[in-house]
Amino acid sequence: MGLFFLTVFVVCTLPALAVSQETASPAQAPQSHADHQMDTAPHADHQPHTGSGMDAPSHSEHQMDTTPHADHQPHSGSQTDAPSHSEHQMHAHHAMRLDASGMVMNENTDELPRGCPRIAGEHHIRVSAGREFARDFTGTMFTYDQREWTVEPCTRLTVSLINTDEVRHQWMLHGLPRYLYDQGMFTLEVAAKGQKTASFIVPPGSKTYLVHCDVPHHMEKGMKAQLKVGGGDGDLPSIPGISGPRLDDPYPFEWGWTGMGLTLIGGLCGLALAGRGLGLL
Ligand SMILES: [Cu+2]
Repeated sequence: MGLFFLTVFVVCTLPALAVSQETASPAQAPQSHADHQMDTAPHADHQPHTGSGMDAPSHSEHQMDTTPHADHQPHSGSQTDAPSHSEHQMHAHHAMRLDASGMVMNENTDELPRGCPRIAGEHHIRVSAGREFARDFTGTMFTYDQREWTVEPCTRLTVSLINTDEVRHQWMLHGLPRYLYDQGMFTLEVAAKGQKTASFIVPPGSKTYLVHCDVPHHMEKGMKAQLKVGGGDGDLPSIPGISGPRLDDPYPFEWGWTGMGLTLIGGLCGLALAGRGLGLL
């Protein structure tokens, strides 16, 4: 009986197992085959792809990208360095040399200001900028070691700015003719301890030119000077050691009841102490 049922079970289940194996194995076989092909194909594709130059050009493009970057930095630097670029647009009045150590703006060694028949002479000033020079002037924090210079009109003036601090300082002169000097300025800037030198040609006439450091608060804290061309036309205000402020700051004391009362009490205390000291009390 048991054998009968076992036979029936086997007879009934074998075809189903065969079918499921058939349905399973063809599916698995092609799949694994397909996978294998797929795996192979991508490998085959991938290798020629990476090797053939599809990536190689991109690599080389990447390298090409890097190279222009390397080129670009000096290029952009050279744009700011190169007066020629600015000269085309600004007629040589906007030359700027800029690097990590500082900046020179509007250097002009050979173009004569209007009214100057020739360069009248050469003058070289060496000016130091830093905190140490402010010690002699109450209320200042920065200044130059000299704060006034005098030159003849049409002089080619060479300025060497020596920064003795670790903070940025400038020697910025205002009031030059704008047809020759962009924004009417000539500027030297030294980013930290170090030195920069550049030249410009002063205009004709008698005029006092403002020189200062344009870093915020440095002029207000004492880094202010003047260049007198042709004797100048007076002193500028608030130049340490040279001129006082344009407006005095007298800080007037206003008496009030509190002030008068405290003064009276202080006076009486003083009298009492004096009397006791003299043996009168
Ligand atoms: Cu400064």
